[in-house]
Amino acid sequence: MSKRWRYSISKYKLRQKLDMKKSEIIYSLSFVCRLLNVSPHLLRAWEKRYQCVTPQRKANGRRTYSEQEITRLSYLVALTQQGHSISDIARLNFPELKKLHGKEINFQAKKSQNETPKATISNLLLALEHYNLEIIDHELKSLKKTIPSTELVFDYLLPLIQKLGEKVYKNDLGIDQEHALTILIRSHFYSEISQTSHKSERAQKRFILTTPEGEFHEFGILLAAILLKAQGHEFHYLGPNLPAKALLYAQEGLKSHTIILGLSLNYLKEGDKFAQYLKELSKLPPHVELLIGGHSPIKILPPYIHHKNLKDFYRWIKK
Ligand code: B12
Repeated sequence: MSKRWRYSISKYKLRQKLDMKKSEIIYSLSFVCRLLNVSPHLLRAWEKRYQCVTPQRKANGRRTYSEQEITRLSYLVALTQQGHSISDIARLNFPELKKLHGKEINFQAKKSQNETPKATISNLLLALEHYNLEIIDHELKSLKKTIPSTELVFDYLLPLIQKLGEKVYKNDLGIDQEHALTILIRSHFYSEISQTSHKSERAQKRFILTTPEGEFHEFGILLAAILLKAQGHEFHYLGPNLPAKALLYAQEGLKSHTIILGLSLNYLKEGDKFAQYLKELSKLPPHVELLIGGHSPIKILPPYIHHKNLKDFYRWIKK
C-alpha cells in the first residue's frame, strides 16, 4: 500500500470517528442488510476494499453497526443505486454524501427495547427510501399487534403519513414510494375496519364514514374509523369518493345516525362542489347528524358538526 493511500485511509478513519458520536445501541449485519435491501457479501466487500465503515466486533467476531454507520451505509447504497461508483464515494463524509444524494437520510436508534414512535417512523421511511417494502409490511403487522389503537393513530400512523407528505413534497421520496406506503397502510388497516359493521353493546349511534366524490384522500376517515372501533362504536366504512346520491341510499339502507365526511387540504379549492354536495345531502332525514372532518372549503354551520382535527373528534366520540 502506498504511503499516500495509507495516509488517506487513516485521515478518513479519523474523520469517520469524529463524525461518529458514542452510541451504545448496536445492530447486527443481518439487520442492516434487511433494512437496506443488500447482501452481507456486498457490505463485507465494501468494508474490506474501501473501509467505508469500520464496524465493531462482538466477542464471537460478529460485526455490529452503530446508528451513524447505518446512516452512512444507507447513503452509499442509495448513491450506488443512482449509478455512482463505490470507489468514488466510499471516503466522502456525511455532508458530502448528503450533498451528492440531494436528500436527507436518517436512521434512528432504538432507545430501549421498545422503539420510540419517532424512531419507528424514521426507520419505516428509511426502508421506503430503499424500497424495502417487506420490512414495512412486517413492521406494520407488529405495530398493529403491539400498540393500542389510539396510540397507533396519534403517535404512529398520523405522523407517519404527514412525514411521508413532507418527504414527497421535498422530493426526498417519489410518488411511487408514496403509493407503495399508502397501499401497505391501507391493506393492513382495512381488515380492521372492513365493510362489515362493528357491532358493540355500547353503541348508541351507527356511523357511516366516507369522503365526497372527487376526494380520494381517505386516511382521515380511516384513522377516524380505527378510533371509533377503539371506543366500541358501530360504523360502516364506505371508503373515499362517494357521490351524494349513493350516500343517501347508503344511509337509508344501513339506517345510520351519523355521517362522517373527511376532507383533505386538496379539497380546500372545491368550495362550489362541496356546497352542491351538501345541498344534495339536505335530503337526509332530519334526525341524521352530519359531521365534517378536516379542511372544509366552506364554513360549516350548525346543525352540522365540524372537527378540524382527529384529537377533537376523538374527544367527541369518547363523551
Ligand atoms: C397520501 C396522500 C395522497 C394519496 C392518497 C391515498 C389515500 N388512499 O388516501 C394519493 C397519492 C392518492 C394522493 C393524491 C393526490 N394528492 Co395527495 N396527499 C397525500 C398526503 C401525503 C397525505 C394526506 C393524508 O391522508 N393525510 C392524513 C390526514 C389524516 O392528515 P391531515 O390531512 O393532516 O388531516 C388533519 C386534519 O385535516 C384532520 N382530518 C383530516 N381528515 C379528517 C377526517 C375526519 C373524520 C376528522 C375528524 C379529521 C380529519 O385531522 C388531521 C389532524 O388531526 C398529503 C400531504 C399533506 N400534507 O397532507 C398530500 C396532499 C393532500 N395531496 C395533494 C395533492 C395535490 C394531490 C393530488 C391532486 C396529486 C395529483 N396531482 O394527482 C391527488 C388528488 C387526489 C384527489 N382527487 O383527491 C396536496 C394538496 C395541496 C393543496 N394544498 O391543495 C397535498 C397537501 C400534498 C402537497 N403538499 O402538495 N395524495
